Amino acid sequence: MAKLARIGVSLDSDLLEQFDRVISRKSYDNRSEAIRDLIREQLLGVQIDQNKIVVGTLTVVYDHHRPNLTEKLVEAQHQLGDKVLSAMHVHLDHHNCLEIIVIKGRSRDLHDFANGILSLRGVNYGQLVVTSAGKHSQ
Ligand code: NI
Repeated sequence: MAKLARIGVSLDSDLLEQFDRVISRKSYDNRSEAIRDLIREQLLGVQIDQNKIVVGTLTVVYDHHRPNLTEKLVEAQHQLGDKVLSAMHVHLDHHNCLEIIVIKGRSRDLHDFANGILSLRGVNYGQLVVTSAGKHSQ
């Protein structure tokens, strides 16, 4: 485990009160973990901006009766190749399928892939969530 460093932060008491209210709603036990998560979120934002390797989950709900749509979704995943780590398919009802695709690669490639899929007709809902690929991502 990495060595711990302690820091002191001075801030407006109003700001601290608001922060404490927010983190208590989010069920944090203490401020330290909440602040660590804020820092991680900032660092992830930098990784995304700098087009580093990140991991994403693309969740889509689509109408599988739409002509050629299933083929287009499969084709897009084949084009991304080994950047697709896994995919899960759920038949929600007679018309709708849910697919969760786990992808890893440069943030721009993942966003391009997601935008390509989300803009297809018949893909009715969808969202890309990008997160850190871990300590050794570059
Ligand atoms: Ni299905």
